[in-house]
Amino acid sequence: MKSAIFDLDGVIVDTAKFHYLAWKEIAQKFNYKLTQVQNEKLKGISRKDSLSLLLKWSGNNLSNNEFNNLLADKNDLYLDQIKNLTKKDSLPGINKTLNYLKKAGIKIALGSASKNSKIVLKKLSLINFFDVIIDGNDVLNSKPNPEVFIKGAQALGVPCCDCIVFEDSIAGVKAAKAAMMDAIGICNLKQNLKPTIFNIKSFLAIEPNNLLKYFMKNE
Ligand code: B16
Ligand code: MG
Repeated sequence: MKSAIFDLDGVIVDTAKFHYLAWKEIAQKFNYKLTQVQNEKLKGISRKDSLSLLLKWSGNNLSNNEFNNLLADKNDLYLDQIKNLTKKDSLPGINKTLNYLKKAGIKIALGSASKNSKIVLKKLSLINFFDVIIDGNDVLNSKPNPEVFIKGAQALGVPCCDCIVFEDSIAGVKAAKAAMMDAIGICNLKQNLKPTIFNIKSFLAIEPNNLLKYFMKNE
């Protein structure tokens, strides 16, 4: 049986909109208007790398101190946005899918760039599904670097090629491929993430028992 590695934002919960709102407010501090199209490029990458991109786009330079202060401000804004998150906020179909995979004996890991992943999973009451949690606190390199997924496989005690990643971002699918893992894209079907298995719009689009065949090893 293969193992499953889930991304968080955009796969388990729609916190992407809260990241966007928080980054928009940070960008306004230096009179820059962050667009939704640009925000797509911030999905799946670390807080630090997101701010560096924002500064590049807006042509701004900051001292280390100012940079770190803005990172802290962004996180405060984000934490405020997610303070009322509850288990009703998990994305449609994800509970049923996690339940099914767990009962089928599939090991489950989280592979997220977020440093807030445990807070979010607790708020959603989903943390107990995960055998392993690897997030932004555990890695030096953010997606598309495969570090987060490689560490996930190591912590699960399985080879990388025996993991299937669920991802909503371009950076995340690239990271899965670089880790030699198969990937299923969760996205608006207009934006093909080019995963190795297929794209689905949401977990409602596939019955969990139809996912099972991908987890069978063909040896
Ligand atoms: P934090 P994922 C990523 O999570 C988000 O997609 C990305 O927008 C965010 O900047 C990053 O986490 C860091 O999050 O500020 O909470 O540490 O998609 O990899 O689960
Ligand atoms: Mg994501």
